[in-house]
Amino acid sequence: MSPPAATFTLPTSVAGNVVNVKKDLGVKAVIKGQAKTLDELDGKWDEFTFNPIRESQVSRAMTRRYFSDLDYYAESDIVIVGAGSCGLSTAYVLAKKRPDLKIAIVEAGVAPGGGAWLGGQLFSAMVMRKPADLFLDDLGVPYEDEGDYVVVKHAALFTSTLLSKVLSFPNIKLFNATTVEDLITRPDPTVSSPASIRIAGVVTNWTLVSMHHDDQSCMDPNTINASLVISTTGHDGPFGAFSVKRLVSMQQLEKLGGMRGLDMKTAEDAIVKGTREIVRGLVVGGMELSEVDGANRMGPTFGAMVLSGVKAAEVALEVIDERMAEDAKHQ
Ligand code: 48N
Repeated sequence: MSPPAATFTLPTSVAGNVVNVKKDLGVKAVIKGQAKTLDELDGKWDEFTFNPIRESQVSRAMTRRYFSDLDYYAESDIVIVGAGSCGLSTAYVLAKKRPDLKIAIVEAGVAPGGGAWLGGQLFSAMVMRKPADLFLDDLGVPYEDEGDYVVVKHAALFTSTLLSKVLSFPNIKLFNATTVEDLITRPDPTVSSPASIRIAGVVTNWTLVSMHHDDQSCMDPNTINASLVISTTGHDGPFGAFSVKRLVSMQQLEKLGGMRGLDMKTAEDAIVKGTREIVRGLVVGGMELSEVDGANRMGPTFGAMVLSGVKAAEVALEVIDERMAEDAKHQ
């Protein structure tokens, strides 16, 4: 039996209004008789109808694009692990400054944004100490100026604005609901010791799969090669501080410093100043860094997250061309 043809006769009530045939879909699309602006829809709900669709068209619209992206970003210039406030800030600065770079963001959660959808203790307002207001100005997020710090009326206003700007860049692809569950390594070409490695990409799997390796065997991962990985996986959550914990288990770091108690005054400067390339090919920023350096936590102020992102982008731009050259030489 041949599969159903992807064309069908339109219901007689609308067939007469066919004014435009979308040949590429093989389906007659009804356009006439529908409003051209939202206001024109008012009061016309009786004759209203959506244009026709077939389920396979929706399936193909999604799968064609997703698998084309997977193919294209299988070789990325930079992978950012974690789409929290630091990772997204890094992506925003990088994509603006280097539209030529191919940037993949891998985020374990279905919803990107990490801990930046709310302020502290699920309250709405988000506090950022100056000069982080400069980032908000660049982004176009309004805030109340309180002198030494500013307050965004709802953290979601900051995160949704940043997310929408990041997702609109043509050289960025967000793979959410996807976990980095290992790192791709190569021998470090600048060190004679075979024990020293360079990071050359990430190993990924669907997050729901990553969470069931203990009760399902042999669910092998996928990979993304990259000349530079920027890890901003935060300090908590099921996958928090992933990359630095993996560096310890690969004997590239002796041990983690472990995040210290809350001290707003010292924590934020330490995170921004400490943002750096921890091992060749891996830059770490945001609260993941507190786990490496034993830095204090700052609690519900987010200025260090955005400025650590700005600094992580600057560090990445300083080394990316050299790392790409290394990559080309040591495939
Ligand atoms: O928001 P987070 O957790 O991390 P940062 O560093 O962007 O921002 C931290 C900030 O929200 C605070 O913790 C504030 C300032 N509080 C400080 C304090 O004292 O408590 O975002 C990390 C993102 C999350 O969305 C995770 O889902 C994701 O990283 N993630 C991963 N994504 C992919 N693969 C992984 N292995 C992974 N691990 C975490």
